[in-house]
Amino acid sequence: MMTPMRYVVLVLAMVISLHYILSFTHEGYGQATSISKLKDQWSAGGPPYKTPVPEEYYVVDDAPPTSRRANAAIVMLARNSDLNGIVVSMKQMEDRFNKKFRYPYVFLNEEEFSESFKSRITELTNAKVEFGLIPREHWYQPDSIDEEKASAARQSMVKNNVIYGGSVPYRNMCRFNSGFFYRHPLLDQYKYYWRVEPSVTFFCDLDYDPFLIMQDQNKVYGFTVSLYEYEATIPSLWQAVKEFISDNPDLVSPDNAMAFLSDDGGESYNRCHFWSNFEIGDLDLWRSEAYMKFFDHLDKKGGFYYERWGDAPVHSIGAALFARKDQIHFFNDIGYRT
Ligand SMILES: Nc1nc2c(ncn2[C@@H]2O[C@H](COP(=O)(O)OP(=O)(O)OP(=O)(O)O)[C@@H](O)[C@H]2O)c(=O)[nH]1
Ligand SMILES: [Mg+2]
Repeated sequence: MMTPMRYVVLVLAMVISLHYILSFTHEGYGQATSISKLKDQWSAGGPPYKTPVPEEYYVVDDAPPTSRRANAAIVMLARNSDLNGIVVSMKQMEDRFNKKFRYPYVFLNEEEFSESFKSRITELTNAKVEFGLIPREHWYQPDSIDEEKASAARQSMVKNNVIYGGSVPYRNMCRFNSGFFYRHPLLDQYKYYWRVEPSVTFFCDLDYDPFLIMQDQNKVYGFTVSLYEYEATIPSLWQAVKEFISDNPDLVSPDNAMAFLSDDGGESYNRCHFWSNFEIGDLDLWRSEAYMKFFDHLDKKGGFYYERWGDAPVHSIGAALFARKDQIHFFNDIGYRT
């Protein structure tokens, strides 16, 4: 009679023999199971942002602007009164990054930029700079909003010390950034954008081209910081998101990043969002049918005015639901503060 140990040895011997026979007779099987291949797969574990940026993306000092460039622009929304902060940001961008890469700038405003604003900005860079006027219907509170209800909401937020709770312009800005900036005609020609705000600080030189990383690695949304949204600004946002998901299940990416947004499989929002005052993204994510429908759905709810929905949670939820999770990139090597 065979002991249990003998069975184990026999089965092992059969598996190993079968493995060798298959390795010799089937090339594909041999390649897929070779030790070096398996080792590569194991060592490739861990988050993708920990993989260093390959050498060829770096540009050494004094080299002329690289010939290979992405179809991209640096985008800043600003008021004329933001000039000083914008100058700080432009100097940072040029000094730390863009003097080598010369990506064009697009400035947007709901009022015409003054001549002094334009000339001060233009002299800070050799890159192309364009100034655009935002169409009225992309900026101001729509007529569909019940102003009485909106103003009662603002007053109550002021009473509760909600930051920017009383501001209509701030709400216009959040709605514009959520659903309209990517429709501005000056951005039509571009695929990628880098959003920059006034008075930002970059702690280190950025010697590689992040747009090319986005393009070559098929990323659609890049961030540097994530944090929690104030609950008081978005009480009904998640309910609206859940409605959209249940009405449009086909528009949600099968490999989405819901796990970033929710700790209970989508039942509630954990308030995590990417800090949208730094974004490097693919404009086609926002121009997609899924996101445009999503924005329309949110806009009809009126929460940009009846509450104070920010573009950061709206973009974050959009990116997490409509992109694959591996298309969201953490630029953990960009040290940034505003
Ligand atoms: N044209 C225009 N730009 C605005 C307006 N309000 C804000 N912005 C711009 O929109 C961006 C975000 O506005 P911020 O006031 O910085 O809002 P925030 O980043 O949420 O708030 P902070 O944390 O205080 O910086 C900045 O680039 C501003 O210059 C506005 O009424 N008109
Ligand atoms: Mg800001």
